[in-house]
Amino acid sequence: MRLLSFVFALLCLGAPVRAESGYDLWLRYTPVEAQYRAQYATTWLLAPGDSPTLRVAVQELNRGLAGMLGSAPPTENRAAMDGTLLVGTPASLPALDRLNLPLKELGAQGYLIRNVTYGGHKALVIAANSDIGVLYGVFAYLRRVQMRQPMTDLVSAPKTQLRILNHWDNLDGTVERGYAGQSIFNWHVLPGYVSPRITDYARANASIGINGMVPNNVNARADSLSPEYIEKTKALADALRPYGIRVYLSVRWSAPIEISHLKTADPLDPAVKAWWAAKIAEIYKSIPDFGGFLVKANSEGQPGPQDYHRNHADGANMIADLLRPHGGVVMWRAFVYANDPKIDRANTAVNEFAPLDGQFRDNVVLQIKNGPLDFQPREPFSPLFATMPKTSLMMEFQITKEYLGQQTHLAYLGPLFEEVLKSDTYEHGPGSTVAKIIDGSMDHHAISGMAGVANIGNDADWSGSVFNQANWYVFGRMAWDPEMSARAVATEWTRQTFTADPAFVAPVVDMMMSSRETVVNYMTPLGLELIMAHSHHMGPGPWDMIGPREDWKAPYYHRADETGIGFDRTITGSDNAGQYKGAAKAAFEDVTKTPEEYLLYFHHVSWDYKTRSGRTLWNELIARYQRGVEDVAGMQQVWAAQKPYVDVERFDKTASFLAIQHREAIWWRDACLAYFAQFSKRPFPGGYQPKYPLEYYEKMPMFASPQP
Ligand code: BDP
Repeated sequence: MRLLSFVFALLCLGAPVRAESGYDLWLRYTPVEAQYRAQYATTWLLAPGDSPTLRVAVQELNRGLAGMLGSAPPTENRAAMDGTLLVGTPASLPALDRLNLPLKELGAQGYLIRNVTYGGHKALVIAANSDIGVLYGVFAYLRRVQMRQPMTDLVSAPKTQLRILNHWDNLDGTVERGYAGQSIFNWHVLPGYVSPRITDYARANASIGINGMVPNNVNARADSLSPEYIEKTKALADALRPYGIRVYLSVRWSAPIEISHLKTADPLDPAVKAWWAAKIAEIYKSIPDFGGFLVKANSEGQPGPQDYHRNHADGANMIADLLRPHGGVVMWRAFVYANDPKIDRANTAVNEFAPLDGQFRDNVVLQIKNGPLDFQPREPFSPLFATMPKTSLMMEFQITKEYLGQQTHLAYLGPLFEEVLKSDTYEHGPGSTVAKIIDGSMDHHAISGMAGVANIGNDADWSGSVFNQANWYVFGRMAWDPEMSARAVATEWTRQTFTADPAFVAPVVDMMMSSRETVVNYMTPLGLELIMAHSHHMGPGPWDMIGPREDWKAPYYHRADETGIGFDRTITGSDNAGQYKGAAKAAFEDVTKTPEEYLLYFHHVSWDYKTRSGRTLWNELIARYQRGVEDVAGMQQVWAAQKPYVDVERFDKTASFLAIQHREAIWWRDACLAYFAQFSKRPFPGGYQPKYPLEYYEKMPMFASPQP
């Protein structure tokens, strides 16, 4: 025993010395330093009940406390002492009855942590109305110990119902827009073998409140609905169930044709309906708590009800009616755009969906990307959020950084999520924020929720880099509470992922908080959009004309010519500003009121247009690109100073990635400015020049970047 304590004391003394691959994510449970320990002292644990969820809650508690305090708390009754930890629900732990806890306000999934007197002694309670609430409470407790925070009273309940990861994982193991290796779902060995990694995946998700997942790509294959794959999915669902995570499936609209050779997939055809009814019954037989379907229909070549002259509501309602008796929902994606260059892509979703408001069943929820275009470094919020009061609406964020530097660039997405969620839609006057619409409180929607396109793969560190893990983390925390601050979440994450030492936390959180703006500056400043290289979206491609459709070409978006740059989306242009409401509409319509971050998104302005800094548009564009590059250099400096606090593995990988990011930020700046200069025909101020001629950048092969 003494030897153990000695070893533990040694562990506590050391700076971050242990090797870390990043596999443990934010659940590292490292030994608590001596000065913080007393406040977590636990003399015994009273946590009866043996449901699968309560069992994993106690397991996690033991694992966490063993790691952080040196031993798991004993469970034999030592009631006559201070330091009891009581964990459970009124059903599992009747003793809670006597404590007069405000359990009602917790709802079905919330929890409380409370300091109480039990048997005349000081005790701490983690309680909830349901087993899953207890698990969330245990994770909240462990989070605070990891953060070295005092265990004051706390009440928390999720503001949304569906908190779901969308994996764009293909059945062959590849991941669409995945930058962290292959898929963690090994369909080949399922259902015979479920890797322990799946349990760790479930733990990580439950720790941040995620309660659903879709394991297959929205560009779905019909095979996912075959009997063989339903059995594989069942094995996954069984492993995730104790952690409160329900499984949903992406479905391909034409599955009845592809699997069973039906002649049509028309949603109003009785044979089609019968096919889905049987398929849904088959799924629920294997997976009784199956969540429902995610559908990408009539979008980017995917089949859908419009192929049969039916609308989105016809399609969604048909399967919703069949899912209802089983308790399932339909998440119908609103990511559609017409193949018609005369219609602004940003207008299409409102054009197609707003007329259907009020026609969807109450177990259908529209899943809307945060912006009208496509997960850009910055877009205004989608006007669809303000347009469909009678339809449940959920957010779709992209956690994987398809358009923000993919694996390597450090971009903490908390500020992006927060900016969108705080945006005022003016749906019912000021204060109608996107957060209030998707949490259902504004329009009393039947379903509320948030989906995130996952950045998870089988890389050792799950997300391709340690800082990419923060984006998974912040998604979960903001899905739980869409009004949470990005800075507060960054602070939580940093303290758990690295150290609670303020000398480390303060500069690193500042670096994270400005990192997304930095990416905006060196990629798409002032409201530029979709000027990434064709198809792979890594690196600059403002010249890109590849692709069969006008709205897949970069010049469609930036519209640079000799008169100026930007997309006129006002009443004189595509009238996209007209899809907004109230002060948002007024601001976007009027160039003098439009926030400069969205200037070129809503307006075509001349190269000599005077920006708020007093610079001409051309000079402002250059200044922003420059700033982006300089700020990456600043991040490199901040990180270099953190070496004493971080293990070698994670320090070195981050430093190398920042160096890549710096080199690629220069590439972005120089390639874009070399390209736009041919239209602006203005000189580069202050001696700056892109290093190479435009043709050099245009010919850059995939996965290469210019020599610095
Ligand atoms: C785009 C991606 C594409 C997805 C599509 C979608 O480039 O891979 O299939 O969105 O959301 O961002 O369906």
